[in-house]
Amino acid sequence: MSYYSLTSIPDYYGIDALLTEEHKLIRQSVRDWVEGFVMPQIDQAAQNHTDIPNLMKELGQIGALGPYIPEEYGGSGLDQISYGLIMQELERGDSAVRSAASVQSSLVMFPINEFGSEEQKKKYLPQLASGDMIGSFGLTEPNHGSDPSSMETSFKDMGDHYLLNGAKMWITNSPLCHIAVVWAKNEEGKVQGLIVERGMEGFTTPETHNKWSLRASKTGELVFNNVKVPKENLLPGVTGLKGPLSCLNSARYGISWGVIGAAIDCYCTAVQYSKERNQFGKPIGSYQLQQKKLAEFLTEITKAQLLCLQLGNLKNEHKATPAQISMAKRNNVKMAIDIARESRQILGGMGIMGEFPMMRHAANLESVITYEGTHDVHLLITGLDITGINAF
Ligand code: TGC
Ligand code: FAD
Repeated sequence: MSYYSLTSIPDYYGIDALLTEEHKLIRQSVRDWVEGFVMPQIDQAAQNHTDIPNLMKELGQIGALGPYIPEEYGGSGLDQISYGLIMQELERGDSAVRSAASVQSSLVMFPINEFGSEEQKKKYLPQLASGDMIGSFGLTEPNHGSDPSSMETSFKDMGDHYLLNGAKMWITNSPLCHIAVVWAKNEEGKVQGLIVERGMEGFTTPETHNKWSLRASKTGELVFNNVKVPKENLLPGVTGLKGPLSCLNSARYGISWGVIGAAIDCYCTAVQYSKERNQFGKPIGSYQLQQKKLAEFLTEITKAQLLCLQLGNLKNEHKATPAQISMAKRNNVKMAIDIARESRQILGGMGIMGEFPMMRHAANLESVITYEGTHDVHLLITGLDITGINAF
């Protein structure tokens, strides 16, 4: 259970009035689930560097996997603001929980729904929506992170199947996944997506150990050593880097919302603590230096909420541009990591303890500010949008 009252979660600009009753119900149900399922075990999972047992099935049960995927394929057919609110609530619990849901929804279900054949949608989407099947997304490679167009993983047409070779690195849920959506170059050097299934000969998923960040999430590699991939596992609907980058648009949008949840968890904890902790005979919250921090946190959270809400409106109308999404991802992750770091100071020594969430969120957000495009890559995307000049 959270250390602060859930009624103290900020809505300083009355944004709730812009949400529908359905949005608020969805948010409340995910919030309740996070309180009951995630909060009691997240510190231990992170301290022990283990994933949360049964997480994906639980996420499936609350409708957090592919919420905007059509109902006929097992999704809930919800709008983009609902998706954002779900991500926000999950990341108030932990970035690892939001990561699990955003990879499954935006990086695995989204490409199958957008670019997959009817057979692929029927075969994979309902199981992914329920959490019975876990997916991963392979774009990054050992030698190519920010620059995925230089990827080396490739496949050859062998007549009755494709032969896949290469390796992906830093892959969320790779050690747990049943399938991986893998982006690789065909013989013409064009990027295409393949669905690789666990059990295919030559496909292995070694785990990456010793992370100091996202410790409640499994990360690993995807290694392909002459893997025979059936032809029906190629995603037929897209060729080129715009395939994986379209998935990133959806995931980055979800992250923009998600990190507001991490910031809220830190902010609410700091406000509560500042009222309870006395030094020099008065609550530390009575001192101007601490109030300055709290006032700036609330200002930044409110700005981030407004950014996301309007981005969600644009996304619902299919008008959000990749550059607008980059701006929100970059701004909001920086906002959240700054609040995690500064709010930890308000708790003094107690701020380093697992009983409070700041160190965990701050460490997690070091990954979030790096994955799905680094802080600097998103700045360069904005710079390109302003000037028309590519500075990569
Ligand atoms: P560039 O030449 O600009 O573009 C190549 C083609 O792609 C199109 N495009 C996009 N399409 C859709 N959405 C976008 N956001 C797009 N950006 C570009 C573009 O129009 C072009 O299409 P076409 O038809 O003309 O071929 O590409 P570039 O090689 O210069 O690279 C651009 C750059 C650097 C912005 C991009 O590659 C990039 O975003 N790099 C960052 C890599 C990244 O974000 N990787 C994320 C890996 S997945 C991950 O981190 C998951 S974490 C999961 C978790 O646990 O939550
Ligand atoms: P690099 O690209 O080597 O960048 C190193 C530094 O150089 C960065 O600061 C970067 O901003 C800077 N830089 C790079 N290019 C330029 C430039 N042109 N100008 C100025 N500066 C530049 N990937 C997946 O495909 N699937 C996943 O599920 C996934 N999950 C992840 C989970 C975790 C926990 C982490 C940490 C990463 C994950 N990633 C995943 C990979 C992630 O997307 C990459 O780490 C990220 O894109 C950066 O790539 P890189 O680490 O190779 O850094």
